Amino acid sequence: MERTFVAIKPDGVQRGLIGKIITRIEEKGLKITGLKMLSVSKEQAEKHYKEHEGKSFYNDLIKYITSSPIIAMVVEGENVVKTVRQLMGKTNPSDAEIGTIRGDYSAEMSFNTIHGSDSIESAEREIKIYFTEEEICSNWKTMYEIIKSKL
Ligand code: IDP
Ligand code: MG
Repeated sequence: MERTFVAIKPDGVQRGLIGKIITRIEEKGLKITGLKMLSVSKEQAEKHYKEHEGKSFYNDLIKYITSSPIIAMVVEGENVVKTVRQLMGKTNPSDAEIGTIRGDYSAEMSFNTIHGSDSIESAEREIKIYFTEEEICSNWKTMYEIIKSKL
């Protein structure tokens, strides 16, 4: 099954949005198979955001993501990478549609509340930065999977 890496960023945790964001993922029907709170180390942050190294916002981005804990998740489902990106909305909250997580809960590009991998390859790379395979519980069935298995 396709997997993606999702993080509730420090602003989302600080503002008490953990429950609301997890609810959106669950209500969409996606399967959360890994979940934990952690303080991102500088090494993890630099690996995660390697593609942005050298950009004007890079240093602030590393400071921000390591500033206080995040909620890290592995989420599974059909086309889950794209589905989560749609639930998140555009990177700049002022472009993100109302009804998306960023569109509803964020007001600034630098504090845009949620991360979701942008491709299957990025997802697999990012999952490895934050989770060991033992921490991911793929071997349980969601209601949808149980229904499908009976069709
Ligand atoms: P994404 O999170 O939607 O995939 P990316 O372009 O990969 O967007 O950027 C990673 C993160 O870096 C963004 O979510 C945002 O927090 C931050 N960021 C990107 N561009 C800017 C910018 O122009 N100013 C400030 N922060 C930015
Ligand atoms: Mg990105």
